[in-house]
Amino acid sequence: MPIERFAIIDSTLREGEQFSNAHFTTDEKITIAKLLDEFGVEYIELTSPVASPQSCQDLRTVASLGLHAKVLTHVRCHMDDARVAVESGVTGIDILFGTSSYLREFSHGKSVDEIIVEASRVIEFIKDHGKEVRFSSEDSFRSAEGDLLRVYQAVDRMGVNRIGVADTVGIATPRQCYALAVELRHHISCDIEFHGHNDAGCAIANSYSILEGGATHIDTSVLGIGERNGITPLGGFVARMYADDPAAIKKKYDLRKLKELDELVASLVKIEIPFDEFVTGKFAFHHKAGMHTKAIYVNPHSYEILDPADFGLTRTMNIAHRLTGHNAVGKRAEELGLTFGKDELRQITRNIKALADAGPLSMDELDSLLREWVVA
Ligand code: HCA
Ligand code: CU
Repeated sequence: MPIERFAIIDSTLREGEQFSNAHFTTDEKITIAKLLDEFGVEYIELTSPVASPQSCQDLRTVASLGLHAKVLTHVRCHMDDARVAVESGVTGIDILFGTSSYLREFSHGKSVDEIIVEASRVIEFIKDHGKEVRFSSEDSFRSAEGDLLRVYQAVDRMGVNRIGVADTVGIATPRQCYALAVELRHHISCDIEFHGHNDAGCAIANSYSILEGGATHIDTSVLGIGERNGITPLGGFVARMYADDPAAIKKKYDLRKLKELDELVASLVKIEIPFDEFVTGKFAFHHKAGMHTKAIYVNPHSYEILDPADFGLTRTMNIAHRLTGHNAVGKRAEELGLTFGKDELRQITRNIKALADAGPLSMDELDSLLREWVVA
């Protein structure tokens, strides 16, 4: 059953700033935020205003752009941070506290009861200032489930808009995510956000599974940039949701903006878009083997679950290699205005394959071969 209700919290300007090469200027942050807004993400999360003086100013600037998306900032669950955050012009504040035994032992050293007391002060303060508030427990999947539930239930009763499940170290599996969401849905009534790191390659699958279990909000970043190898990539997550229900996703987001977003962020953080990037990778809509190209010519759905046109992109075909087939070669001939009989086409294809055994041909070489065949 398709997942009907979910919202994207894009964190390119918060988690993404934690990516190794990221350092966005004010203008760059504005450009990214506006493009994300045009794409249609529901929320844009920015770095804490207490991170640095410029971060504070940039937050105010982006919050005052009048975007359609709600602007959030992300702070520690601490009154010092909350006081600055409520004055920054944002719609909502995402607060974070570590509940895992690692963080409780090696980081802040607080007990679960102390966490709840601290959270209640901060949550009440933020709510009194009329802001949305989300409480997230860092490293949720390495927290004792009893502790986690106790904290979430407490903050739910305090009236948070969302609780956040954070797979800080990328250890969770789709099944665990699904099960946790189902369990949480039994005990709490507010929305559930998921923030998933991609260390073990499960970020998109985890995001999807947790929605299936009843979560409502997913954190993404453009190209997935973030700490280490990052989090759920916006494009990949959207591709997953599109695969469920293309019409709904096309209505919700301007998918044609994805390429521009990926290219913009890639250039700002000085990386190439990876070859296997969802949707915008160079070969995401490239077809090669004879069986594939044959079917694609007849009906693209046979090997494409994403229609490139919906993303403003076009498919490419490579037929000038030894895995090619006579159907694809025939189609290319047709495009060139050449007609061959069936047997002739098979003969030409055999020739191409034999020639291409030495290495792939260029498209120009293939075209000349077809033209020369006519003349010969
Ligand atoms: C971090 C924090 C965080 C926070 C996620 C959240 C994480 O940088 O360690 O607020 O839900 O991955 O836990 O990004
Ligand atoms: Cu993170």
